[in-house]
Amino acid sequence: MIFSTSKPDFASAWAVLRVDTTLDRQVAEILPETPPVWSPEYLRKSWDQRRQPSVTFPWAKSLIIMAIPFRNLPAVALPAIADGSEFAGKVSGYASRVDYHRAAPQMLSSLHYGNRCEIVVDTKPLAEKTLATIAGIGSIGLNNCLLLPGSDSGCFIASILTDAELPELRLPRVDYCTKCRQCLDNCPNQHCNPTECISALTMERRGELTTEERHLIGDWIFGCSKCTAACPGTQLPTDFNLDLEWLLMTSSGEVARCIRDTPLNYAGIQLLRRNALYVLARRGTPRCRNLIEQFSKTTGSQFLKQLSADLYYSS
Ligand code: B12
Ligand code: SF4
Ligand code: SF4
Repeated sequence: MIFSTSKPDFASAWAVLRVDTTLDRQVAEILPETPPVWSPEYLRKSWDQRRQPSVTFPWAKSLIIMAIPFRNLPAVALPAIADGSEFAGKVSGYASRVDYHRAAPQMLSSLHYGNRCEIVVDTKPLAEKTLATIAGIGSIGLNNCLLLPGSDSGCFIASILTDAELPELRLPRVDYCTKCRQCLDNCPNQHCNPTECISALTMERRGELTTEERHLIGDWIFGCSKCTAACPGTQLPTDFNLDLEWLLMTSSGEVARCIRDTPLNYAGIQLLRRNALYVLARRGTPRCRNLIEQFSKTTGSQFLKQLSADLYYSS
């Protein structure tokens, strides 16, 4: 067995937890018994599993948990367009990097801690933020995110579950949130409420959005970084604008090829195009309406064809 006690260079913080009933108790003290009302299906289904890591992963003895800055991920070139352009669709800056769900397993694959090791980046039922606070890596800010020392919330969380009995390494639990409330003030929906979060609406909510939800997403077609960027110590990759003419008029195969390695891939082309149509319809200029009409003639998706026709006549 290879066992290294040093933090890998790409991580900004790390800790080691024993996976046992003590940890289960600590997680269950923080996570409520039932999932929050806004929870999507996948969270509801796995809620009990998230509250009991030692039951969910009976083979695991230790959990190495780390925070990795988004800015440490490799950049990906995407067809961007200038701010203020009629065809600009706003994208959260972390989507200009390789998708962390894909990149982290590669980054962590050189680290071995036992016969059995599983790398988790939101890919298994683990309450990642809760475990990170228990380990003392950071604290939860008013923006609901994990904050590292210096009020830095520009990171994602990655873990390794292992059957090796490693010595526990917890850091002192400190509150890194300054309570400056910049996150709440900068949130386009004003209160960092997950039900109205642009990130959830643009990436997870399928089907049509309500009129109010379309208004809430504004210019965003993927994610949102306002509340994380607001933290005084955060350095995130810069938000950018995807060219909506490219997104709507390029073949699906070519778009799929371009977004394949980025977080845009888990929203998928259909959702990105749906969001693009809402952004264009809200702008409602002749060029935007013309693009909606052109798209409605070329798309092979019945859902998007109907939506673009509806939006063309109502915008
Ligand atoms: C569902 C989900 C979402 C939902 C809901 C977010 C939310 N508020 O929980 C939506 C789609 C909105 C979302 C958006 C984003 N997400 Co998200 N998401 C998740 C997911 C899959 C589950 C989170 C969950 O279970 N929430 C339910 C709540 C009840 O539980 P919890 O989050 O574990 O933590 C709460 C408790 O633990 C408690 N808590 C923790 N410690 C303590 C201590 C004390 C003393 C107390 C009182 C409470 C307390 O407070 C927390 C907040 O309520 C996690 C991955 C995972 N497996 O955990 C990623 C995750 C939370 N998301 C992540 C990211 C990066 C984002 C975005 C920044 C992406 C973007 N740029 O658009 C935004 C940020 C929006 C925001 N302000 O939260 C990262 C967070 C990194 C970080 N620094 O915190 C995670 C951890 C994925 C990862 N592996 O890195 N996300
Ligand atoms: S991601 Fe955007 S919409 Fe969601 S809580 Fe943060 S600032 Fe608000
Ligand atoms: S912006 Fe201020 S209040 Fe909000 S989480 Fe960051 S440090 Fe806390």
